[in-house]
Amino acid sequence: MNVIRGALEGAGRRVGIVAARFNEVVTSKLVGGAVEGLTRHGVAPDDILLVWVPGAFEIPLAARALAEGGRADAVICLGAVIRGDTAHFELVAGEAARGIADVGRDTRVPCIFEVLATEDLAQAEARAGGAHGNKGWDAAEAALEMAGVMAALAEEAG
Ligand code: INI
Repeated sequence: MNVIRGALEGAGRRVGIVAARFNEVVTSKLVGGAVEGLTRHGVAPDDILLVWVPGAFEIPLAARALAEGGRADAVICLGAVIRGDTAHFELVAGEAARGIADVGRDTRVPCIFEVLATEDLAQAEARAGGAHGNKGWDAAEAALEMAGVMAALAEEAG
């Protein structure tokens, strides 16, 4: 049996991060967790490109530009959509999820979805360095794993 499994090895990997400014009190912590996760796994700071966008709705557009521009082996998408803040919670969260998924599938550059969708600020903060850990760190590991998977698949295909 042949098995492909992406290693959590960051040396030489270029990673884009697209982060929403909306709810920045949360997303800045997600960014911190992602950067820490990437560098702890060997990604050079110069190989990380952080792009801020206004809100989660704008994440897919910037993620696509990064992915299509060949600047990244993986793109980490970070946002926080909080139900209490808006009547169009579902629209913003849903479009972000769908758009980010489309970018990954269309470009074959892994796009990691870590747009929190929570009922309130406390739930979001719990996932951004609180009781539930830091989802930015998890996103960093998912990005490196998928970058490894896609590189191995490309190599296998010849
Ligand atoms: N953007 C978010 O990232 N989180 C939210 O909770 C949010 N709310 O509540 O509205 C939000 N709205 C802004 C949206 O993402 C766009 O930036 C805006 O609609 C302009 O296109």
